[in-house]
Amino acid sequence: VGFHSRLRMGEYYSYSVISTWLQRIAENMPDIAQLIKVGTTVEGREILGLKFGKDTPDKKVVVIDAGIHAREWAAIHTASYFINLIVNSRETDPQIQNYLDNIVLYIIPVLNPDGYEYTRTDKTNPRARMWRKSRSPKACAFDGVRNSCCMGVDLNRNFDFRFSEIGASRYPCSEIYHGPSAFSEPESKAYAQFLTSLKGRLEAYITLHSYSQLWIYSYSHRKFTYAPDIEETRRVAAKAVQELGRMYGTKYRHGTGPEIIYAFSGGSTDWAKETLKIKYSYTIELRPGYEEWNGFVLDKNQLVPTAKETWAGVTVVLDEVANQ
Ligand code: ING
Ligand code: ZN
Repeated sequence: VGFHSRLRMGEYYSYSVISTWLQRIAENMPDIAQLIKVGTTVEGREILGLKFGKDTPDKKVVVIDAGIHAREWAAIHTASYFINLIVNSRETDPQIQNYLDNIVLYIIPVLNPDGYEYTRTDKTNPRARMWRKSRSPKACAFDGVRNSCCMGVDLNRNFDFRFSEIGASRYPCSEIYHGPSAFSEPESKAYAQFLTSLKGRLEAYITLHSYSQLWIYSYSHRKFTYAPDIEETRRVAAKAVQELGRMYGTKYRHGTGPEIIYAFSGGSTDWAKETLKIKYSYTIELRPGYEEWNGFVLDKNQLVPTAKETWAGVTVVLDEVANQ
């Protein structure tokens, strides 16, 4: 087991270290993990992930991602922790063996590596740490005063679900700029194609964000507008936040976007729910709680507990899929 095939948890790593780590896992454990390439970013990085479990056409698929928003480092750590847990506990943990035997699980820990790498330049550019969007080239728009030009698109506003309707901006300098058109960005476009390729077998899709301690389901563009299977969706979400809280007492709320945080459109989970007809489609906002002022910078000593409790919640969804 060579350099970079193990990562010590509770730390933040560069995208190149994470990429090498994923490659090593796939090389060393071809029986349980395969490297997948979702696509290429604006700056030319490969969006990598791992596929766990032997693929047979009858198996249900679950996809977990993180890091669509650059500054949400705790989410990237949590997805990495999941990978680490599967790799290291595959021979000792019967629950993980059950997943490897009965489902196909994809984990993509950094959907927006360009943005993530940019946030890591905060030593020389302190403002960079709070970057949220991708790093697509500058676009310009007249904002009422002047023609303003800025880089980046909010990839979680660029999906083709009620594009640009609400909770998104048409101004490139906004943090929630939705881009010129739905799927205008290579990252969101490639990811949508990847998810579409799993259509019919994709039973659960979970995207990790931070922060506010929320378990969010569809739809998020308008209050009291629910997706099919809302009762089942809600039941599993309630059980997940209960299991999550059992570990350290962390309090989560669950609901649709407008019920518990704000309305927005163009996000990945609503698009996936609507277009791919998946049963479970959840956005999870990790620690800390929404009352925290700058929760994107999570203390390193909270990283492992955050990941552990999130796994406890996520296993509720995985168990539903694996044991049905
Ligand atoms: N929040 C999400 C966002 O894209 C979200 C998640 C999901 C908001 C559903 C509203 C409804 O804005 C963060 N923190 O990125
Ligand atoms: Zn986010």
